[in-house]
Amino acid sequence: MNRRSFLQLSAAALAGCARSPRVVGIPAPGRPVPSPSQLAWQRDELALFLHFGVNTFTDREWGDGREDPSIFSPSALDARQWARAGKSAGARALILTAKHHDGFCLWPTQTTMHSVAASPWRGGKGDVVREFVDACRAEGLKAGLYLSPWDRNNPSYGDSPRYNDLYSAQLTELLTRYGTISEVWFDGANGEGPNGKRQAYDWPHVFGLVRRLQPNAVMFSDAGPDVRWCGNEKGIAGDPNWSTVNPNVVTFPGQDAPGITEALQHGDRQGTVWRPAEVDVSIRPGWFYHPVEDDRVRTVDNLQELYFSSVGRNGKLLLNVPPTRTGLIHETDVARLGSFRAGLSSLFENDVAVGASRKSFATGGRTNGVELDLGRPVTIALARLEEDITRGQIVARYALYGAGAGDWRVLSTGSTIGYTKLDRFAPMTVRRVRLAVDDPAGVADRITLRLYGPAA
Ligand code: FUL
Repeated sequence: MNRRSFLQLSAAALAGCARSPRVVGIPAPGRPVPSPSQLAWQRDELALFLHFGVNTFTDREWGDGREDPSIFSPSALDARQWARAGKSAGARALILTAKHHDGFCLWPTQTTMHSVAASPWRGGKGDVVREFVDACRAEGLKAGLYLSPWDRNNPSYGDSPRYNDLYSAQLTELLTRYGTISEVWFDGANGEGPNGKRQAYDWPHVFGLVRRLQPNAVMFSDAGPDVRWCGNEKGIAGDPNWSTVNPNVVTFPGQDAPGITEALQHGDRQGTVWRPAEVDVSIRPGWFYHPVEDDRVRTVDNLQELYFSSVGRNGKLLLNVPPTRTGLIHETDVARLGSFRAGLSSLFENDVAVGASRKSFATGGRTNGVELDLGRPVTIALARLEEDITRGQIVARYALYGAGAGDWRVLSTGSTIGYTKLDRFAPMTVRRVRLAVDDPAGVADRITLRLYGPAA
């Protein structure tokens, strides 16, 4: 169906709404729904990503694994400062790179000498993962860990069974020593080993291990199994963005083939598995801290745009804020995070739809909807639509209308809604608002509609 025919259909629905307020169906049985962990993950909306390690000290993005551990010497590391910064941004979780591609481990692992134990930091007795997890707990945040599959330091990399054992041992340490871990992040960057040898990962084993050791953790990767990469690192979820996928399209992290990016971006309306999109993006050009980028930190407006293009498109935002060589998040980034949240809070402070009277309508065709009467003229410029995803994701096309003294006018049209869809439009003074959904199943009844005025 093209946009024109949809609008015609919506108009027909609106014409018929006064005489037939009824629900026309229920969602098909067997529709995928989120697990409790996936639901909690999505409702958190924002997590902070912390890229920290030897690259912080070499000023590189990808270490080659030959870094001397003695370069790791943050002078004033304070994980509580990271957690407080995350909290000020409204993040509910933090995810730390326990090991990046360079293979340097931020915890004193038994699996390799290439770790903080070989560094001068805290006299070789330090454990960044411990301090990170403790700080998250102290600030009431969830803690997640990134463990790079690609390891450019370990000699066993590329010797597949040996490295798989080592990787499992590292995961086991991380998932048994530090209490509850809310998310485990598997990067899709997994390049060549020494002499061009490629590592054949045992993903089923890895996923099974995490499930066994931390049953409530969500696992992120291109191939989930719980949450999927959104397909880019620009902070932009797909439109449409289905939280359901066909699990046979992207089957392992780092898979590269025609159609993969689109599958990650958009999900699949007919998908049989619930695997919502996580949108990872950095507050700076790089993932790791580089002094030269101190004046290239994203602006508050830009961060707000990221929120709209991620959370506002049924995604979860994972915003990277890399600690500096002192082991603290830079003051510019800290200030931006606080202002970002303050801006969002003021934008969403006053939901003018609260207390509105609500009635549903349907035609005999494919459209159903809800109408709100706000009881007074109000100027609106922003709508937040929310499907009840505990019952799955259904909406594929919708239109929002407003009426003040005169005729109905289109405020916005869209495709998927899911957990949240944010629509901005030219300010209009309305008394009534209608949401028309192109679906036979009476789903509009279960959509929460929040309305806000223009930014102050
Ligand atoms: C990529 C990595 O190669 C980058 O260094 C970074 O960790 C990013 C989140 O994922 O694949």
